[in-house]
Amino acid sequence: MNRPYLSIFLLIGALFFSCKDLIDPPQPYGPVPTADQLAWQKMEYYMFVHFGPNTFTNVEWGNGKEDPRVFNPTDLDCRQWVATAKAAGMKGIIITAKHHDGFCLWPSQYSTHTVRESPWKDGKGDVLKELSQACKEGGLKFGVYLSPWDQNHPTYGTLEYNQLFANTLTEVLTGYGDVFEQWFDGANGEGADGKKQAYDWELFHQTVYKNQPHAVIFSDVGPGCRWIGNEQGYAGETDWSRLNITGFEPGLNAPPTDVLNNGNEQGEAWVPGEADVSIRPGWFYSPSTDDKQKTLNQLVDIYYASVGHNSNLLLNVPPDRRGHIHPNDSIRLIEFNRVITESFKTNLLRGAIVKADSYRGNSSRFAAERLLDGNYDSYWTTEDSVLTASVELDLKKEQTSNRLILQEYIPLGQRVAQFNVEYWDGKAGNWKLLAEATTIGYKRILCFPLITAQRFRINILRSLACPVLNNVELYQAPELEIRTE
Ligand code: FUL
Repeated sequence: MNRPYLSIFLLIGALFFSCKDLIDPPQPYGPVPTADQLAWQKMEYYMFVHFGPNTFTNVEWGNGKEDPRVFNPTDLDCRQWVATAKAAGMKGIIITAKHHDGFCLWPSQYSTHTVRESPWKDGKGDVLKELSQACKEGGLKFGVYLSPWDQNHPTYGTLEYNQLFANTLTEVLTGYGDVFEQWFDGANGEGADGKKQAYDWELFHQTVYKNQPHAVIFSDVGPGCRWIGNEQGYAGETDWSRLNITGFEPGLNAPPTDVLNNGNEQGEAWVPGEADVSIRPGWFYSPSTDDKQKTLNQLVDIYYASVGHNSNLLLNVPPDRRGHIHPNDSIRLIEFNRVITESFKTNLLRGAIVKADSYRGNSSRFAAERLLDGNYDSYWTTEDSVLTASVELDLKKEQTSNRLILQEYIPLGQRVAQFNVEYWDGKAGNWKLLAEATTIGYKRILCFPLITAQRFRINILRSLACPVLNNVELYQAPELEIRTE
């Protein structure tokens, strides 16, 4: 080729390749997570700790009249809680800094019902200080539960109380380092003199954001994340991370339970679910529940119904009267973590061949290979007009499996409303249905009976905008008696 022709040829080639790279990614669909909500969602699973006077009195709800001297752990060891949480695979701990009895686990200047009034460490102790330090040392995130309902404080039920509660929040949120989640209980009962309080949620939220701008605020309606509508740890089979929040409030004015469980397909705000549940029958410790832990199967089932259904799992483990996590609880947690770790040890899709029936602009940036590259920020997607599509996976040889993980790239919103998975039946010479489900979201784990097959097909059957998926994994988990899709 002579020189002028060669230059023109190279120029056309360069233009062609640069045009290919110019193919735009899809626009976000609907509301999307903030960077803090995304980091929170990636935590997936963390510990709830209910601790306070109720730990010593065998009640779930103290009435604020209990003698603060009942609070007296004989050997409080927050490092043991952190070590247990880590051994359980958890990424953080949220503690009941103040429950409905109003008792403060730190020496609050705004209350006379606190650790300071207890005999523990001669009134010089501070549980929040010990736990926040232990979390920091152990690399776990620290979060706080504060109940606006306060049956002890004399100002509860008066105009003064909202500001008092905001001051109490400020004290906690400025005294113990970073707080990843602020947990607001919507319960709104009567105070010491029988009066109820109209909560100033606007003030409470502003107080959190002013002092902990990165905290995710939990309540029945977010704004950071939402209660999943039950205390059994079960997110809906359909779980949208979007929610309509206008006109709703935590507590009595919350959206209906099924909406909390499923989210709203066209919800106005990004408010992903968090499923809270206790390892024991109650939230607080009682010797009567020392042998009443959830079974291993129940915990694994809860994991698939929460993390596996696009929701985070907040598992409560109540420390005992020494201030230790009881061995029966920690043994169960470690067994549970062993099963989960074992279940997701070897991804059978490593090295698989993957093809999509369509991908955006025929650009390798959006091709099906992006599903297997292990990079969170790369994804397979289609043209805007393509709302149904299939991805075929070839393992190169027959393998036995029973779990499939799918993830949507939620920084661009949640889109998929219905999909199914098929496997190729070589003997019959056709595709057979393996599992079907509705939403995917940040993470969907499909559980199905053991199947030996070489080829699988994921069919996106309904999507609100072009599908955007960034990950798929296939495993053989130990067989337990859990529900399958
Ligand atoms: C509820 C409370 O009333 C329970 O005592 C517990 O703290 C649970 C997590 O939230 O609303």
